[in-house]
Amino acid sequence: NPVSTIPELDLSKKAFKEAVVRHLHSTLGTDENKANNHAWFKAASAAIQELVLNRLRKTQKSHYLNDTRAVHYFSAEFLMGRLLSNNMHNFGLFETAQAALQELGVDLTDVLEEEPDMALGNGGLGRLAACYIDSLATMDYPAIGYGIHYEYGLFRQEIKNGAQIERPDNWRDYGNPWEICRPESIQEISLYGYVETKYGKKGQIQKEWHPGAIVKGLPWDIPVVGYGGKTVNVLRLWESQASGYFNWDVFNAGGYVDAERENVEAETISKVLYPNDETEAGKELRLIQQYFFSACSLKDIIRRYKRAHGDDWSRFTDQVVIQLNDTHPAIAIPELMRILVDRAELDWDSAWEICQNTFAYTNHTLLPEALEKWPARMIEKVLPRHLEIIYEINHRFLSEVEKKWPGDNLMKAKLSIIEESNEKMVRMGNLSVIGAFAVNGVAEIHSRLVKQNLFPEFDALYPGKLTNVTNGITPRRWLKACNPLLSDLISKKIGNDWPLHLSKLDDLSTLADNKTFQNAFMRVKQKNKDALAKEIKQLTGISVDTKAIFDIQIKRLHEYKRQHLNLLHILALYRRLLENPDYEMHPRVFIFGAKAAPGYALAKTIIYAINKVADKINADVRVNQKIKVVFLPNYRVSLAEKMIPAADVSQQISTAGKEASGTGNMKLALNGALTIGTLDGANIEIAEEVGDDNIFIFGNTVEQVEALTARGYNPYDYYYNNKEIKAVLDWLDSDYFTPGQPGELSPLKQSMLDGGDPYLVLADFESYSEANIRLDEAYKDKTRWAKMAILNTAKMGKFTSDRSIEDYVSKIWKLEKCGIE
Ligand code: 26R
Repeated sequence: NPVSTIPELDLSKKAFKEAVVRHLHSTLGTDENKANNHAWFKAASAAIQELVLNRLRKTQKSHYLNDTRAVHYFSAEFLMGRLLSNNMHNFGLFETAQAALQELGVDLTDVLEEEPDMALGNGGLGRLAACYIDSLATMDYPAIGYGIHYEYGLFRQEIKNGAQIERPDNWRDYGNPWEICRPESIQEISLYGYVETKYGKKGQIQKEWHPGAIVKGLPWDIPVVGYGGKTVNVLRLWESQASGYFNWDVFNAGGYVDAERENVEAETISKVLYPNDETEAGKELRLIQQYFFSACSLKDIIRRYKRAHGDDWSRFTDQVVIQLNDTHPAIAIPELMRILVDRAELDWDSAWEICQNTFAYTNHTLLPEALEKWPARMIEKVLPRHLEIIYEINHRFLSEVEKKWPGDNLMKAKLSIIEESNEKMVRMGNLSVIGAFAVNGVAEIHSRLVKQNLFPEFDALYPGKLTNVTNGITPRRWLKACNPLLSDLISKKIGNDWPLHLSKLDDLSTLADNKTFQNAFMRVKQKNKDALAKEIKQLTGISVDTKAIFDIQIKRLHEYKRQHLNLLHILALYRRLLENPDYEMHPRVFIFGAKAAPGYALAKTIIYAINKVADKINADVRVNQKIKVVFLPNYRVSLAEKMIPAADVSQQISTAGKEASGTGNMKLALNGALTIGTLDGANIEIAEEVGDDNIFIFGNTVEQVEALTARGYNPYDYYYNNKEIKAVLDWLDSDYFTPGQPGELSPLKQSMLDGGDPYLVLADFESYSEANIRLDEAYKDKTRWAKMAILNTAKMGKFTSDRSIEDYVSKIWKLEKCGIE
């Protein structure tokens, strides 16, 4: 019990039981006989929240008294998932709570299912932020997460006749037991309007922004409980509200607009999370969202700083470091400049020095369509003063460039914050590199490509600024809580401090050849597969053979992630089985989970294709003893927690150079799944840790991809030279999978032929197919597979988010731990 050292908290079963019943009566207004699972969930959460708030008060007092330096993690997304089970585990109360509820006649598992996911993020970037704030609290680092309190999180996905439809995510419909509203900390931010140039007493130029509208930010705090239940940090999420102020003269000269519309517009800001992953749409509301939470958060930070240091700015950068999670909050850079220059009346150079020592920036993608650019005209309309400041930053920066590369105008055009295209655009990546003191990629190869391909000139201009911090995942949620059977087995063998010291898992390596341990390990995997099979049956009606290989690909749907490569291979297997009923393969269930951005047509076609192929194969008695295909709808954190423990195989098959890191790859390997993957992102570092014998690597490397595209890649070469590729692609043109509707799947084939196959699916197909044969061979040897699976779990120590956080702390944040008591 990691918390047994907290003296003043009563963590007994008796105390928990009493607290739950008390909340059932006094908070929920019901009783033990009438309460349904949802009421029990609320009461149990309230009971845990009492402990949480106790530790939160102590943590905040300690941080205040010690006047600690803290990291402020700015992120437009935090994919928290469910919190009750996590908080119970972190207080060491899970078993206690289970027993207490059992005595009350309630099953904790059912109660946990009542909690809606906090799905305030799209995918990898949002979940990474959630893992990082878990590690920061666990390791007693002063930290606060800042983001947006979206009224609707990522859409709920339903599948109708094979196609994705989007439904609103009403995650707070019945209230959220964890969040605390803090009206005492409301902030106001400005939008629109114009800038007046004035002259100060000494004749100096002063700028005054006359806003067209003012919006209120109301903070909601979500406590973040560290493992061991000592430090409790907060995630502060801003909700927008109308302020009552609106400058009618400026914004809507002459026109009458009813008063309610102003409220509606203000409240629209935090209404909904944009569901685009890796494609920038350039919508004004999204820019406003970004500015809204960045500006509210900065005001909050400055208010707290001033409480301790008054108007003395000299210690600001000792106390405050702000991490920008991608460029989404990059507008904070000109916003801090505005506050320092226009409000605090610092001279430009002093302000810029503070700014440059405050911000650090993490890049999460190289895909050109995901690099944010805003039309200068749009920034001018929404944030007129910020555009001026951006121009001034750029002007001074370009004279630095001139010093380094005299007369090189091409260089200036390339490095400029402003892209001088038809429509002038502001490049948020360039702004971030210029305004930050550190820039990091998220896996070794990705950081190398950031330096070599994305920002090579910046790397020359600012040696040492660009660096790497390889991503990580919290082993508390992604092993201890989600896979209790494996956790207990591990703890029995190597003790129970591995959730805090994940490298201890390496002690399992010596057991990899031990028959008894192999059997125990694979028995756990089997039980987890049995449980997932039930879930699959319940969610889709599909029966799967639990002795089959459970092969899982879970991630956002994107061409670069190549779910369609997986699908082509499934079609190839289907054909092989039809042509030769004795085709040798271990039965395999291909399981997918993925949401497509609502406007991404081809991604939606791929989901449709997976479902149509699944319908056909699952109903085809000639093959359905050997292969099944399952698409689980509404992939999200809580579903991942059920799928990952049951995986035999982890599909990590992106085109080399495209997946910045991946984090699902780490979660699956930690739970004993073997990776079939390309040399991309963190797969490379996973391969280094587990060794080449314990992973199935295939496909073109980054260098080979570059060479292939440089000499002119032609997918037709593969189409005409490989009969299997031709046959499966042509199959998509027929109505075999879409009876009566030929051509419905043709766009998929098209994308890989006339579309140029931008992600080299055909180029990697054969190599992928061979890797699958190696995998199948390996699975047939039960002993060999068990050993490989154990070694995967054993060698994942590096990928704890605790290590990532220690890397950030030592390379970038320079924080001191600050515990309580
Ligand atoms: C601009 C906007 C539309 C947008 C672009 C990109 C919105 C969201 C994204 C998502 C990107 C930044 C993302 O999630 N990237 C993922 O980050 C993970 C955490 O670092 C990586 O593991 C993963 O490889 C990467 O795709």
